[in-house]
Amino acid sequence: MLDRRRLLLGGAALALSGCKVFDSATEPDSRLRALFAGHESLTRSAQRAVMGDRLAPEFSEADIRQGQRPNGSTDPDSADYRRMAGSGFQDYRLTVAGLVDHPQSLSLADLTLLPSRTQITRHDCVEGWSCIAKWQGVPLGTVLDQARPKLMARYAVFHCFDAIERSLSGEVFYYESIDLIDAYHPQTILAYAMNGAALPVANGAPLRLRVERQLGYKMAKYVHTIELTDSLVDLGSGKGSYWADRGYEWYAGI
Ligand SMILES: Nc1nc2c(c(=O)[nH]1)N[C@H]1C(S)=C(S)[C@@H](COP(=O)(O)O)O[C@H]1N2
Ligand SMILES: [Mo]
Repeated sequence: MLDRRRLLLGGAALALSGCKVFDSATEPDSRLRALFAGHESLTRSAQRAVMGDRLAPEFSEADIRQGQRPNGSTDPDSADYRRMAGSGFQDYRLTVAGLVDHPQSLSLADLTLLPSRTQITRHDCVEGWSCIAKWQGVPLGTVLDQARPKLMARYAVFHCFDAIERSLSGEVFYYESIDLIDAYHPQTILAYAMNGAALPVANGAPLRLRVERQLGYKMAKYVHTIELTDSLVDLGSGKGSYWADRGYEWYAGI
């Protein structure tokens, strides 16, 4: 999996991005990463021990130096998604289901009526670039509270509109998950606006997750369903995320 990244770091992609290279525990030969290697729950408990409930750094408008670089899927091509995008996402519904007492079906209008949070944060992609952008959305905890998670719920799983992979055996739609501690973190929001405008299709319209203390691949774009579960074994190959199933860490702490 690191090959994908080495390839990009070596190529022109980075030079074109306009986004800054960062140096952190995500670098393959970082000593911190080596320390954490082996068992990934160690990464999670180590970060929690160091970070506690701390907030990720927030920035000022002056720190926004370029647009958010679109990465991964940037233009979902399913007929359903295309139709929705064509009518300004008026028919969009966010489903909240699984281990909840009150399943929800929320339109964008419903979501924008809830109290919102705005934050200027740095997005770090595992490929080695970062971008600072302003995100506005509804705290995920607010939406989950409306759905009333059952006591045994442990994870929020995000199901997305984009087929990230196609093969003879079928399509794989992007999926991610976080635990309920991160789901209720104050900076964890379902964003519908970016840099003062409606979220562009390239960055996950109409709704994408921001979970600011983790790497970019955790921030599921094009979310249509949030499913609360007590286990991740039945999702994909069982590691809880499209990229975790392909060798990256599930808890991608920065
Ligand atoms: N649905 C979906 N979400 C996704 C991806 C994707 O391909 N599909 N790519 C991830 C990766 S690797 C990154 S770095 C960010 C990119 O977000 P951006 O396009 O707004 O920069 O989205 C993440 N979320
Ligand atoms: Mo990424």
